[in-house]
Amino acid sequence: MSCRVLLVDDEPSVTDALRRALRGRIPGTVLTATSAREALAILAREPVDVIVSDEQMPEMSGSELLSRVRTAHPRTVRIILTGQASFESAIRAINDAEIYRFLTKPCRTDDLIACIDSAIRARDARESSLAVRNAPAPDLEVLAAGFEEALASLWMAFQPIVSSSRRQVFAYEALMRTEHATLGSPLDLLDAAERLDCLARLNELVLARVTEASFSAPPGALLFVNLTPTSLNDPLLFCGENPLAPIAQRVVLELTERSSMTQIPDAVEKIGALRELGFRIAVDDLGTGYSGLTSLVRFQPEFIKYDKELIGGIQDSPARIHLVRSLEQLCGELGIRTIAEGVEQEAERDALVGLGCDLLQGYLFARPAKSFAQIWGDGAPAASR
Ligand code: G
Ligand code: MN
Repeated sequence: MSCRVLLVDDEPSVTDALRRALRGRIPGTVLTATSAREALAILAREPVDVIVSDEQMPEMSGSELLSRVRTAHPRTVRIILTGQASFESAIRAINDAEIYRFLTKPCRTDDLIACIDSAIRARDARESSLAVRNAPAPDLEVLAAGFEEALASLWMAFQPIVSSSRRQVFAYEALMRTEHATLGSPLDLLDAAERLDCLARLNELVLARVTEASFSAPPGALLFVNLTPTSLNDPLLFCGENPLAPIAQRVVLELTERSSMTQIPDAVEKIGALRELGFRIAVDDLGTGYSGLTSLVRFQPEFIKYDKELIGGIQDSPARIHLVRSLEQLCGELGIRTIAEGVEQEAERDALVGLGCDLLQGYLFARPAKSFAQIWGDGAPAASR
């Protein structure tokens, strides 16, 4: 670290003593000024990393000087070193000058050096985090290259959905995964696909991978496959070329309203067309605010999935227990089967089973994995019966 420090005090003996004390102890240059005016002249001339100013000076106080420095030279870290300061000047130093530290005289040289050092580090850390946050979005060419790499490493994970009463796997949810550094999360990959206008390619790959994997899935288990609503605009879904079409009878398409269904004016008709091909429909993420109750009426799904947020710690939440009990009753009357996602604890499982929710999914049973997890290892999956 090489730095430029400016010491300001109307007593030349103070600045001289400090300069001698700092000499050789901090890497860089120590400058001095005996008035605010002189300090501002130096700052106008050359960059300064840290300014350490006395408070009580004729002409202009230290806190006023540092307020001006803050406005004109915001990168210069500001420290007050004062024998005494009024409450008023302390307030001004903090609020207007946004000083880094208030040091009192006499100050040990070691303390002053440590303070200068940490001030510069704090500034650099803040600036680098701002730089990351304000970095321009990667341009489309870079994004496209990353997208291709991510597609090349795409694989499907499968997580079981179990029937608690039968102690058997009922189905598996297929979840896309990639090893890519920046497009590793499915939401980022979908976002990139939409920005690059490549959603159809991503869909085709996912559907093909699920179909391939289905041949090694336990025979009776259903396969749940996530679809973003905008995928409903992809003609591939509705034709015989849809890789999933040959196994449509065992596929449940999960729809979430995470990206808005309002972009699909004819969603109801499209879902009807998918049913004609043999697919069943699940409304995903119910209880998050993304998937509302109207989707139950509009899409008349065969399944709904309670979102993790609704399930986590449900046993301790009377309101959520009440909500799930009501939804169980409503779905029972509408002939919709319910699935609870994100079951991590036995207490959550027990509460859900007590409320009548039989189909469960979550880390308690198995994490998503490359292979089809067998939970109880006891023969045919429940869905085949
Ligand atoms: O929105 P959707 O239902 O598709 O979300 C499924 C995601 O939830 C997957 O990424 C999966 O890894 C994750 N998941 C599955 N089971 C659990 C769980 O028990 N706890 C948590 N926190 N996440 C889970
Ligand atoms: Mn899902």
